[in-house]
Amino acid sequence: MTQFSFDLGATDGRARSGVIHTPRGDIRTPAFMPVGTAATVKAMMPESVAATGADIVLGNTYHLMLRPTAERIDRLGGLHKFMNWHKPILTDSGGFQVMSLAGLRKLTERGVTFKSHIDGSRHDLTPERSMEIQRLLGSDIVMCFDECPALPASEAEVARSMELSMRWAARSRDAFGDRPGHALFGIQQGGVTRDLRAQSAEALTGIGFDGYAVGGLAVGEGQEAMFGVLDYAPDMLPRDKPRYLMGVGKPDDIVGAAARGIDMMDCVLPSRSGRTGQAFTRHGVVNIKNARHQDDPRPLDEACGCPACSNYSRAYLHHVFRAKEMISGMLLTWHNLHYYQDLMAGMRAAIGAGSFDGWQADFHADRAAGDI
Ligand code: PRF
Ligand code: ZN
Repeated sequence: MTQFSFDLGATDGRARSGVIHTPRGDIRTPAFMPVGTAATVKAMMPESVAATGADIVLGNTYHLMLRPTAERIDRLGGLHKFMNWHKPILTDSGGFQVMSLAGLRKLTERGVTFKSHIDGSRHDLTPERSMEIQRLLGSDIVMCFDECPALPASEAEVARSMELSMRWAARSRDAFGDRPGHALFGIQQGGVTRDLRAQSAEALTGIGFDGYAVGGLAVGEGQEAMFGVLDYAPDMLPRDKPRYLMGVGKPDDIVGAAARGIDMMDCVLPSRSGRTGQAFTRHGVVNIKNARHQDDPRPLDEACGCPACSNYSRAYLHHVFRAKEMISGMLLTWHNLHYYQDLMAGMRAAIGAGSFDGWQADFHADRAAGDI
């Protein structure tokens, strides 16, 4: 059986391209992971998600433990079979979602207790329970249980939180055990403080993980501050392991993160925006609900090969959005995910060819050209 491994292929400046090998297939990096929170990438069939070029999707411990429960998914043969996605799945560990979604929360050294945002029922999440849930789901890449403070926060608060997350990382490692073919990723915290980021990286590398995430960013600090941290944080993590920036981001965030040595990213933006009428294109964001599209026979983006752009006009996409037809969310989500995957493929090719600087200049010039 193929075990979990990472081949760093080419580097260009700080940017890297490579391949993560898993028993469920390869993940080409830099990789974008569409979010499939509730065992579905909303509005997309799994084969369509694969057709956009995605090698891996993300699932959520928090949502799935509440509904339909990890035990039920296990009894039904695991998450891959349940959702009919047979390529790799990465699952987030739950703490971040508890903090952003659950009602009434209580944080202790042991873990977190909270009320479900669905029915108000009480639940418990600890590093040990999070590892158990992610095992029952059959996740290929399991994330450590951590706490992510919202920014701005005091340095003392960020330090306290980071230290707790590092103790939870050690407990996650112990509870995960040895599971050939499955990977456990540590999550660096420490806010925007370089010294705390360094302490966190040292704690994690001391424990030892199959990959390392940069957590605690894109939580209100803004792009400039995020890039400031990404100018040093990835280099604190092992060069020979994948580096994953959690919950990022807009197309220019993704490009800037890859340029700074990030290998994996995920974000709800392409799928969520697809359902609210926003389309990402080379020239920027198109708001399909805008009346100026109602007589426009052109596709969203002439250069895009997705089904929405190959077969439909802006006028049609505008009409079905206004009429609240389900195909609106389907077509725009497909287009957005295709756009993101094209972006990743473009970066991988440019990094491989040693022309990433020029590629980035073109990316920014296209967006400045306007006319959308
Ligand atoms: N930790 C976890 N999940 C996350 C984050 C984090 O810090 C973020 C921060 N952007 C998104 N998702 N476990
Ligand atoms: Zn398209």
